[in-house]
Amino acid sequence: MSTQNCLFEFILLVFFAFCNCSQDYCHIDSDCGPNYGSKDRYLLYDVNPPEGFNLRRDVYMRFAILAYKLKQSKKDELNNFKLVLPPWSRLFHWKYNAEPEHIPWGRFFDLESLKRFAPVIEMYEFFDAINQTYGVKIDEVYVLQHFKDMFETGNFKDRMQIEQCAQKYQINYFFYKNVTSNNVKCLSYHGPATKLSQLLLKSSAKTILLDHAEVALHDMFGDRTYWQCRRSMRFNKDLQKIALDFRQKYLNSSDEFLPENWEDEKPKRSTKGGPYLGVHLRRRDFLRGRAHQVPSINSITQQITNLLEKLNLSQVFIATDADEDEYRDIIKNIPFKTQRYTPDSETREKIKDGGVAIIDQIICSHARYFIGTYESTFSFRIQEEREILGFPPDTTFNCFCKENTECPQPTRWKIVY
Ligand SMILES: Nc1nc2c(ncn2[C@@H]2O[C@H](COP(=O)(O)OP(=O)(O)O)[C@@H](O)[C@H]2O)c(=O)[nH]1
Ligand SMILES: [Mg+2]
Repeated sequence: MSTQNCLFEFILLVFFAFCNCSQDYCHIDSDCGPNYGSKDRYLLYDVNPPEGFNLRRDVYMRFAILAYKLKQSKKDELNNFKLVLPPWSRLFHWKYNAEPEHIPWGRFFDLESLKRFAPVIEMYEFFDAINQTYGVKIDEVYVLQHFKDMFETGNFKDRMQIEQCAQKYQINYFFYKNVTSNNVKCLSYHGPATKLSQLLLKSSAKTILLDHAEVALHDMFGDRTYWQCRRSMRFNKDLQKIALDFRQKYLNSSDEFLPENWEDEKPKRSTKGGPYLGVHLRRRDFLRGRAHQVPSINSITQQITNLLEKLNLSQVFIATDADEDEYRDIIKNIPFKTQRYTPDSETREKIKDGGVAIIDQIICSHARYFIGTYESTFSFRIQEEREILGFPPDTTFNCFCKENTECPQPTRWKIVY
């Protein structure tokens, strides 16, 4: 190498060493995050605020499957998306303080397992990865809305179109004060979440937020990819441990009844479950919104007692959002052992209402027989869990009946792959 070339390289080196962050080069001490210059793009999504925990889990699946399919079909550098998980804050059914909690997904789910299925990251990982000294300005925001004429004209074709906003939407930006955007559009939408890839791959924005993401539907409900994704949603290991300890201590139940490798296999339908009846009893807002479907306390007591006798079981685990007084009314006339999971205050503080709900779901998932509440997504998630665990469907797809009604039973969404 000539002296001239050496000198030139030296000058370049010194230049880059002292140059602060420009659009393309980041000095290590500058404001740029470690991934600023990378080709990664970020897809954020949020859900209509009143929606509960268990519908939100379903919306996650629609977008995790989109991220999974994008990754599989990777053709160009625009297709390099990471799906950012919206932290849990101010859920309608959960107690919360003035400050939003921003609970990361890892507190409820096994993040490693989620990441094995699709390129997902926590919000804090997103903040770490991008320049955030002056807050985050999201490049493009689309508020999804239904087509106005869909029900009038009966046009249910898959389509999307930027249109006027049907109403004034307030975007929460996940309750972060320093996240915003000056590029917000309304997107009338009908179709599966995977169709959004057309929009994403046409844009070259680094950060895109889809609000009211629940408007986008499942790609194929119940197909192989659906169940792969659903299986990957394993619960946080600490919560699994609390549920197992409870089952062992109070319900004489352990994992010995379960088939090996249940995570990845088509169920063999031979799982027996622990020697108890699992009940999910939805009350609170269901009492108001679905009064014509919700059975009386006396009827519930009677149905539980009849089932225990029929199944020859002597104990019942009850997961419910009922308050303590109502719970006591329910159990006082059941002539068998009853159990409810109630954490001490320290544990509750740590695992929050979401953790308690998950522990209730895990315990119901391992019962010999399960009966839930009609059209509750909380019960649906338990049914899916039992499908994955390999229970015979007769022991899973059952719900309480309102007295003197026809009593429809839940649809059997079985794993067939
Ligand atoms: N711990 C616990 N919480 C429950 C139970 N049933 C309902 N909840 C709470 O109420 C919420 C119900 O909302 P959601 O998840 O939307 O289910 P859905 O409204 O029943 O379809 C849950 O997220 C829980 O916070 C239960 O059996 N145990
Ligand atoms: Mg709900």
